[in-house]
Amino acid sequence: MAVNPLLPEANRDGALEQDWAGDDQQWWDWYVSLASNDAATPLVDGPGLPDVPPADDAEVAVLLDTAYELTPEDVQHFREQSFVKLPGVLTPGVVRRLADRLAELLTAEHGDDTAGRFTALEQMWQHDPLMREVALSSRLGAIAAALLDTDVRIYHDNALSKEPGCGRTPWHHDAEHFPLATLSAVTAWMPMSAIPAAMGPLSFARGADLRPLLDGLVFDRAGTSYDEAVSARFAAAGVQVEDGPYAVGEVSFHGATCFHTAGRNNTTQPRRALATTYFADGARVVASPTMISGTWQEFLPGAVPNGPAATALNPVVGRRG
Ligand SMILES: O=C(O)CCC(=O)C(=O)O
Repeated sequence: MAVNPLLPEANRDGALEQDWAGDDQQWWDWYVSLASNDAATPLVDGPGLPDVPPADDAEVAVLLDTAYELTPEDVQHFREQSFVKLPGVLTPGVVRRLADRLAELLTAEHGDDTAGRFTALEQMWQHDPLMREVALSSRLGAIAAALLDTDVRIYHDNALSKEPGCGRTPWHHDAEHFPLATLSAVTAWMPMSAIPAAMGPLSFARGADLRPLLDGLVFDRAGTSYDEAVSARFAAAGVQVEDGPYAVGEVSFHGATCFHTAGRNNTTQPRRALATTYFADGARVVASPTMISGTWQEFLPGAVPNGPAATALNPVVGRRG
């Protein structure tokens, strides 16, 4: 088997049903190496951050606690296509405030020498008051609950920074990542600026559940063959892909069966998003979590295989209306 130097030595052999032996950032460094990429082209300017004053504490608190007007069409879109993109979930001022704070947190953790990498942060809500407001937001939690039609708990928060020149995110669906014995899970992906095509917007295969198209495909922990095979099978089946840009304040929600990818960041600006994952109250941990689940014990501390997924770090943050 070919060796991927980004894969911790302890994870190079054996079944996928083993603990990830590295930390969360090592996981992301390895994970983006599993994407197939065309030759790089020169970087172009990014859109910049929203050119507005950052929202103050009161504006952030009010917005994140105000209900979003989700329409029946939005819910139907999510059920039929496994994702939905919603305009105006965040205001430009709130995006600017979050983007400024995220830049500070990322620099504090990863420094400035990050060109070409995918830098990440997890569980920010445990130590940063602003990120805690996002993670516990009733506005976002209620959207997740309405889309899944159930009360939802938080699994984790995430910062996803695709630095200038970083390549694609491999095709995947989150059910293969979450160690949760449910398909009732959804991730809110919240861009920290407009995201034009050149920056690599999150892109979604249209369809409620395309997993049958991938029957027999084996996850490739060392190389790009899984990513390439998913692309090829989708192309052969005529699967449509939504890969449009994001406007400032637009937020997407993708379900656990939604296949998604993201393009290379071909701009000089980091492509940054906050992502919060929610799952159905009552769900349990799977019998055999895998290394693809990364550092899941940090998100469900003390939870055990087959046991309930409801630790102190998984409060209910959205109630079915
Ligand atoms: O930000 C990305 O490129 C990938 C994010 C992703 O896969 C997710 O949030 O589920």
